[in-house]
Amino acid sequence: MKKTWWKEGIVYQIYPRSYKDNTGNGVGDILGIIEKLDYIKSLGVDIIWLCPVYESPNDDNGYDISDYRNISDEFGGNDAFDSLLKEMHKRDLKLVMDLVLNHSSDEHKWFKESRKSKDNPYRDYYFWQEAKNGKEPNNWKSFFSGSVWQKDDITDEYFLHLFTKKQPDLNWENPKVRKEIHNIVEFWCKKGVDGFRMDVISLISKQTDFPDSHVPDNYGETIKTYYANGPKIHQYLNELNQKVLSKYDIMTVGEGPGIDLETGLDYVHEDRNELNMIFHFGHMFIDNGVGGKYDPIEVSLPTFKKVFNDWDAKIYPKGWGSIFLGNHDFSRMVSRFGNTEEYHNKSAKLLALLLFTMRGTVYVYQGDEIGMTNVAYPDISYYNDVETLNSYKEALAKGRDMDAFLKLVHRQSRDNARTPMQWNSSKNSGFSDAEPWLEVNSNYKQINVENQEKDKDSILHFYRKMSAFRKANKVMVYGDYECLNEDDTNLYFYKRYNDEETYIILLNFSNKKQPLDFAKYDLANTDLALSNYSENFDAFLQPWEAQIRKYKS
Ligand code: ISL
Repeated sequence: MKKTWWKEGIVYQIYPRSYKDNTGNGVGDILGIIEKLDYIKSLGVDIIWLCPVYESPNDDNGYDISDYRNISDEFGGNDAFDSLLKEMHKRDLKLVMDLVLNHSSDEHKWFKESRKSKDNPYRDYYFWQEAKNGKEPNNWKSFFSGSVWQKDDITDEYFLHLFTKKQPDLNWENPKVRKEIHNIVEFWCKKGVDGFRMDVISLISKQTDFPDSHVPDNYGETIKTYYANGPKIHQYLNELNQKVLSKYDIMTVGEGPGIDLETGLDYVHEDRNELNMIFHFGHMFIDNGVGGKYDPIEVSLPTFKKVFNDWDAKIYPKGWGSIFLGNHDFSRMVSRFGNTEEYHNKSAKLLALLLFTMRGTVYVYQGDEIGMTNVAYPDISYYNDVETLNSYKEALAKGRDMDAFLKLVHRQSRDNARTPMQWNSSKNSGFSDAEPWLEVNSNYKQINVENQEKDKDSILHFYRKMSAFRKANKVMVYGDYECLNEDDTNLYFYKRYNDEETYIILLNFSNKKQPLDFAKYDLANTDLALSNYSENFDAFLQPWEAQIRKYKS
């Protein structure tokens, strides 16, 4: 397997609005990130993925770009960005930009032109359709509630928006659009950025006859069958790769709703020249019922393990994967997969140990390194995320029990991951001198960076230990992976190995002591390399205990 910096590198994802406010307006900014670069470096991070910082009316917090070549003044503008890149490179940190190329903002000049008239030169930059039987052209539903079609009064036609109506989908069928996109990507490559995370890249090729979904109420199935992996997806990605990406030493990771085991490898196969990695959502949509995230279902540990097992088996050795357990779109990983009530410290560490011992590039989301948790605001007025607010309105219109729905919001809202970073126990958690754009999680006095810097047993120090361990042991990056107990409902054991060495990873995903079959796994023939407990026992694993052991022979 070819060795590269982006396979070995550890990525830290920053949601700039919530990281650190340097200018004192309640919104995180680029100067704030620069202030924290030494902290970031101290985590053992090599690469920063920066969520969008371009000019944007912020209908979806930057995922609606109105100018692809300029940095928003709210975040500090182009000068701040140039300093960031310089300061990062000085510290040997690489920068991955978030590029949103499936849609633009409706305030982008292309769309402003496009909507003016049917014969405007920019008309075909987007998808316009006539009404069908006096209604929307088909039954597709937006990721963010309601129809994907919005009628525009100027020309009396509908335009397509898979996300909000301020995020019209770009028409990649049009060669002029693709050329514009290639130029934008080239612009950032020439500026010296080190890679791109490409937003919803699985959606860029449309079925242009726009057939009705045969399962309109089945959210996941509709995305997979009608929105994602369209007929020209690989042609477009290959073209982008050949015309621009391949000329630079950069990394690419495509975000892939609707990409499944059957379609995944084609995006990342090393002979196909498309992307380096994708984010699949096998484990992230695992608790979604047919109605999506606000229709959650119970998940068992074997189902969770199966996702990792199946993807690893499918992708290697020809492709490469990404390992993550949270980002700005999901609830906090320790709230979701751990136990924040009784085992906050131990379960956050277990999840970190999982992240850093899996095959694939590791992505750490800001705040997870101190075990930041979900937030439970008292009512909907505290929330900001457009997806949360639209889902709430839809639930209200449908007459759902709104107390129960607020509980679902507590569990599922994207704002769980977007609360300001908890730096210390001073006002506004040291994030800002002003009222933050989104209220700080009330547990900031206990959970914050400053406290954890002082505490040798903290989650923060454990992250540093884990990143150092992965760096020192390349078998964690390139070695094979094998799950040892697919069906166990409490324990997750796997091996990472190459011709020279073999490690076994033991994880107890439960609140109880679990018997350990020392003989079955030949554990007498191992040395303990690392654990989240200071004392370990041969006969059992303690609640949320995690161990890395190395075989002696
Ligand atoms: O957020 C989700 C579930 O809670 C996903 O369905 C998400 O909308 C999907 O993965 C696409 O996400 C990306 O594109 C969106 C943007 O809002 C997200 O923040 C981004 O990560 C539209 O650009």
